[in-house]
Amino acid sequence: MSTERVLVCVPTYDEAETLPTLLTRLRAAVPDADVLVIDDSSPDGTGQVADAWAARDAAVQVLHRSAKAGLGAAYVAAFGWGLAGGYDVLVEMDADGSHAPEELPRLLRAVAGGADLAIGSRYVPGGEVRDWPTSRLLLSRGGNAYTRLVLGVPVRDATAGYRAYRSAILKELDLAGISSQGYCFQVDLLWRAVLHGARVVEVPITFTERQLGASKMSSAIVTEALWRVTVWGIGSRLRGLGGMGGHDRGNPGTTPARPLRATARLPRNRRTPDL
Ligand SMILES: Nc1nc2c(ncn2[C@@H]2O[C@H](COP(=O)(O)OP(=O)(O)O)[C@@H](O)[C@H]2O)c(=O)[nH]1
Ligand SMILES: [Mg+2]
Repeated sequence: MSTERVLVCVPTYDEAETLPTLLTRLRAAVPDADVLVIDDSSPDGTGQVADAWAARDAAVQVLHRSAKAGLGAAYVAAFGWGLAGGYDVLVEMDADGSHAPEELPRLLRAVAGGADLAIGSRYVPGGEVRDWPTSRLLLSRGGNAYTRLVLGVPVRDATAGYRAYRSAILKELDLAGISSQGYCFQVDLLWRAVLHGARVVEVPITFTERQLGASKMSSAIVTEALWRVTVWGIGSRLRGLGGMGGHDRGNPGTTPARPLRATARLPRNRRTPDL
């Protein structure tokens, strides 16, 4: 196993029921990784659950935020914390068990193997979604199709929330300039990374809908993603930087530092026996 320092960032809002199981699985699956829970003052006491865990496990720490400010803001704060702490790899993972910690070693191996960003992908061969209603699956597939069409991002699962970033690429991406609040934060960061020539690898994962607690997905989150992606696409068109449907270079505030690279996909059979 590598000696790189890994920080797994887990944003929480009302996840008191799901967090203990997630932390148990995570600490078993990647015992050398540290964990940062980013809690937005959850009314259900998730912050206290996380604090109690952190009190008896030095690998787990908690970032308390004063109010619910969305997934994007939580991750921007977490990444700032992790970069300041000198971590080599920063991971995004939901608290509800949808992202199996047991699959994280494969994402980390992709980064160790040269990827700047490894995406746990539901929509490459070998990837899978379990227990989602058709309406939610259609929303996700539709959002990805629209993103590919408008931005030309060469990734099958651009909205995925299970990712491992090499810290060096995050430092290039002007995190402070990100205003995406909801789940379109994932598209925002991916596009910034692609524009900077990041090497993106999609690793097939099995996404399983939560068994406990409630989703925070809302129409406001969908609306924000739609308008932001549309604005970014129009912006790139107006700049004449490749146009929609191709590889764009027009993300606001970013300039490509390196030529775009093709993404790669790891076959599922790269799974190792310990998984
Ligand atoms: N800190 C923080 N976490 C959030 C916020 N919104 C969602 N989350 C967390 O983000 C993760 C994904 O959210 P979830 O409700 O499972 O969305 P879904 O899987 O898309 O239905 C979960 O761990 C949530 O607790 C937020 O505003 N602040
Ligand atoms: Mg979820």
